[in-house]
Amino acid sequence: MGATVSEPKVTADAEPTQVTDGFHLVIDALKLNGIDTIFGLPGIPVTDLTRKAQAAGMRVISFRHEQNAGNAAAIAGFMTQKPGICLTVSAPGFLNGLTALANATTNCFPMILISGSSEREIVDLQQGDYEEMDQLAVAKPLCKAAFRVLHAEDIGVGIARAIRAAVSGRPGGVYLDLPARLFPQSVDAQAGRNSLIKVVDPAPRQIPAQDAVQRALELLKGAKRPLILLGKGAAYAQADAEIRALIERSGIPYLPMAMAKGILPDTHEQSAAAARSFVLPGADVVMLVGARLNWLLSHGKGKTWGGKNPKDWGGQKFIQIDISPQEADSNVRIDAPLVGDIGSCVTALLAGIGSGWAKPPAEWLNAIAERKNKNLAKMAETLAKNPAPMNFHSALNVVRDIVKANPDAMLVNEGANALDFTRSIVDMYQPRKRLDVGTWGVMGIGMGFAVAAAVVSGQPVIAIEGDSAFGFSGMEVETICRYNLPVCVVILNNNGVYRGDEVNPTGGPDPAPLVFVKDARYEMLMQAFGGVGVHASTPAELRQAMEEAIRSRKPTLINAVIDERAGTESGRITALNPSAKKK
Ligand code: FYN
Ligand code: ADP
Repeated sequence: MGATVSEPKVTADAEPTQVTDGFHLVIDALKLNGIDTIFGLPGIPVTDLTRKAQAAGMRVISFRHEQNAGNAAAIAGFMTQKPGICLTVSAPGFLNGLTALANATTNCFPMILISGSSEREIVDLQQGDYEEMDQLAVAKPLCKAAFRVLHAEDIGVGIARAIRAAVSGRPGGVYLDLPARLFPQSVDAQAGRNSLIKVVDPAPRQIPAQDAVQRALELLKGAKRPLILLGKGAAYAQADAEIRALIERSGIPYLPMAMAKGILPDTHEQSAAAARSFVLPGADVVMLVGARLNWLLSHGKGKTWGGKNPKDWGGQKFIQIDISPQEADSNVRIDAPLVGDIGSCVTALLAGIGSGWAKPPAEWLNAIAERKNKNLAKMAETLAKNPAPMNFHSALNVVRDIVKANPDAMLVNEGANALDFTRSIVDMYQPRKRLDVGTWGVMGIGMGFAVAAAVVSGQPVIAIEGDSAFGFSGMEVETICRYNLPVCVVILNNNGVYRGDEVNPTGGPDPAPLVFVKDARYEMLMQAFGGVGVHASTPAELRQAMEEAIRSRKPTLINAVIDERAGTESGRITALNPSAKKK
């Protein structure tokens, strides 16, 4: 690996020696570890770092707000199993990136937030430096690990530790604090090169114990109504063929969590997605594969699982495959924890299943099929309608067709109703194509994810956005245009948060808190930066615009105007609002 070096220095005896510096060592350490992209926002003290990184052949994607750069880094980590890098300035820039770092950690996405920081001695004595903040202390509780490098000779170790911490075991976010003074420090080039570390096997396989595999197999074998639940950990693991083989050879129905859609095509006959509320309470043995029993799964208990009261156990036995040994029993008893990486665990299960495994009882499979087909028929009926004005269903019916015709395309999705309807209407056909709000249900991931999805995959990106959700990262349409990315943003615009027809009950001049400017022309935002903006108020217009966007690969924003009365409060999670009536 040839290290980048700064200009040779002339020493007292006029012998030129090759020196390098902190800037170059950071770049060389990243490149040495196969990291070729930085998502960030330049400014003091990292401006030169972005220039030098680009000059050294790295892809530097500059954003308009650090949170979006951070979200881009996080999802790049999910897509590639390499830590996504987000680079920010000190205090406020760091804090803007920190939300994304915390979100990445919550979602088990590997990323490294690298922030420049101010002078240590001034910060530590609180003497009032430019952008003064003890960033390391602030970051620590919000990420998996946090490190600071003070000497250029330690950059190699700092980056190696950050990479290992981000991707080994349960992946997560890592903070790396690089004070301004580190960057210009000179080091002999050879010594600098020697200080770098190419991390060997940063995410080692974790082989499950054989008795744990046996325990899981026995539980599965005895099941009358087994179910496999695939989570985004299963998507992250890139064990697609093994997971598919396990499902098909065992004949067990499966339910994908939102970002696990597409590990097997959603049209797979064993998918029980359209019978969710039937299979969860109905199953007797549930095998979780890279999915946590958190709020998205009603904590494994209560009515969703057939319990009589909100906290009652539904009677299921659980097998849980997870790389984190602490995950089991977090909400309900796990009868068969299987600790290891998903590829190794599933391979071990496959060996145990062999070829003579009995399929689950026909009674269970038929009951699921009946429920599923009823829901699919109901959905087909709803999708066939063409109401005026357009609604979520008629607009998403178009998106469903476009994704089916372009299964390589990436799909980014955020909002409340825009999220929930897209999840159940738009089938996915390939793994890791659906990127969404994740564990926190966070708004604001949209354009950051879309940029990274395009940069990392090179495929067209379709971003289905609620009009409210889009607002959190909308300025990045400039970034999309600047890098000429094949991103097609579709805003399902109903004039407000959840819906747009609320009024101020006092009759006063202020609008209701949840409504936006009516008939806003979001498409003009894209036009302002040279992209294509389209106003679509019918499914036919939407279809034409999306087809053209995919064909041309031009940055496109489609303002898909839907009925402002369409939408319920918080979509399908209305019940989480303390005072809202259940609808
Ligand atoms: C699913 N369904 C389908 C299909 N897929 N019907 C027909 N065809 C297809 N392809 C059915 C499924 O069986 C359910 O019906 C229903 O559609 C909804 O399915 P979903 O979305 O899988 O299930 P549900 O109950 O919404 O799942 C719970 C959840 C989910 C918590 C996992 O809501 C979720 O991921 N929410 C994230 C919300 C969020 O983060 N929001 C952002 C913040 S909003 P039944 O079986 O009849 O129930 C801030 O305000
Ligand atoms: P979902 O929201 O889709 O249900 P979660 O984010 O709750 O998924 O769960 C993902 C789980 O997957 C986490 O508990 C994490 O520890 C686990 N995980 C991530 N990567 C791997 C891997 N390679 N092998 C095993 N488990 C993994």
